[in-house]
Amino acid sequence: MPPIKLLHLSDIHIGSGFNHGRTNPETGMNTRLEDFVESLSLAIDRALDEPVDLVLFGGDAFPDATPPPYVQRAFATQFRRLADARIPTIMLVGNHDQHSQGSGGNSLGIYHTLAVPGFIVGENIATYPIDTPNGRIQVITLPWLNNATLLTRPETEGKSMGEIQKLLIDKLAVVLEDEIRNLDPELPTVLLAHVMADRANLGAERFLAVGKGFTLPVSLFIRPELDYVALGHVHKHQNLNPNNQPPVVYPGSIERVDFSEEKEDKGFVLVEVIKGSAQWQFCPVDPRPFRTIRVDVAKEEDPQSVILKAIAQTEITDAVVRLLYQIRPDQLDLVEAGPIHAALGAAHHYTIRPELVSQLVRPRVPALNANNALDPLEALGTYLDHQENLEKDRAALLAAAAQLLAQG
Ligand SMILES: [Mn+2]
Repeated sequence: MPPIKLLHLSDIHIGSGFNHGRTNPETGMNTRLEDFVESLSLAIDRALDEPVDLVLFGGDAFPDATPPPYVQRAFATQFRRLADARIPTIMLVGNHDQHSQGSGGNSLGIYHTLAVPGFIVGENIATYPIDTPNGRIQVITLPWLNNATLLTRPETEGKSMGEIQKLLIDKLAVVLEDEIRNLDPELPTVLLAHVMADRANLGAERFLAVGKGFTLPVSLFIRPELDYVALGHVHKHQNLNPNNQPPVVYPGSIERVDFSEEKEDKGFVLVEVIKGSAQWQFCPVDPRPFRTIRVDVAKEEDPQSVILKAIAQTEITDAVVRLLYQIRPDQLDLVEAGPIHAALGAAHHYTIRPELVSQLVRPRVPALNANNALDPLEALGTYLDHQENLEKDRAALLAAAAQLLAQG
């Protein structure tokens, strides 16, 4: 059998980060919407060019479940190209796609309702056999879990987050086992999951990690029955099971959603899967660069020129830039806004944030600071040297101190 080709992308979050863009006068659209469309269209182009047998979208289409219509249209226009090309596509529901913790439906459900040919919306834990030109493949979908997914109200009542998490992992293990047991053992198999996965084992401390939803141990997914594990949720591209079968891959987001992703590569993943193995490669897109210029001018005599030099040393053309500089309040008059704005002009978008640092409390006697290990009498002598009004008592005070120390 030839391998089955998959394109795996995730965390599109189209419609976010508008505060880093500006209105394109030609289109009336925010430039960041256009950037996200550009990156998404590169992934779809690749799916059509190959062509792949199946597209897996790992969830989180928009910043939230109720995007404005023009953002929905931008997203749908790209995915429509897959439907037109008859490329089967599974769209998994991520946490950002769920409305009211899932009780209000999800932003991808409309593709299910409209029965878009070849499209499956992964709203539940289920297994889908999919026929492709290169044979049949089966995909288990695991959408974002919340309290209501596998647990009933009485089961969770009065329980701590840690206890609920443990209960949920136990239930999930059973449900997943059930899906795996019902697989056709002859077919290549993929798990598509929107989860926060952790390499840690099922230690007790795991259940205490409260906060951004459930963290699942990656060991749940490292199974010989699975040939590739396609994840979504974490925006940094990574493989959680390197050098082993199956690859457990986060493709990451397709564009930089915010400055926390400044240093991350962005892209999607192409996979060739046969029963028992998967070859995959990360395909980078060319996301708009983000640059942080951080400079401390609190000790500088000419803060303006230091700031301008830091800007000149940074590649800012067409980048989203933030300039952060630390400065003392009494230096503020030394910084002129005009030239700094001019120097940042080549950036696509920039913000300037001065951080005021309070003046350090200077030791009143410079020779007396924590770094100088003086003996007590020497320290007192140094202190008295700087106290003019005590000059006449100097000898008496030193003598009294010497006596006290001798008694001690
Ligand atoms: Mn997510």
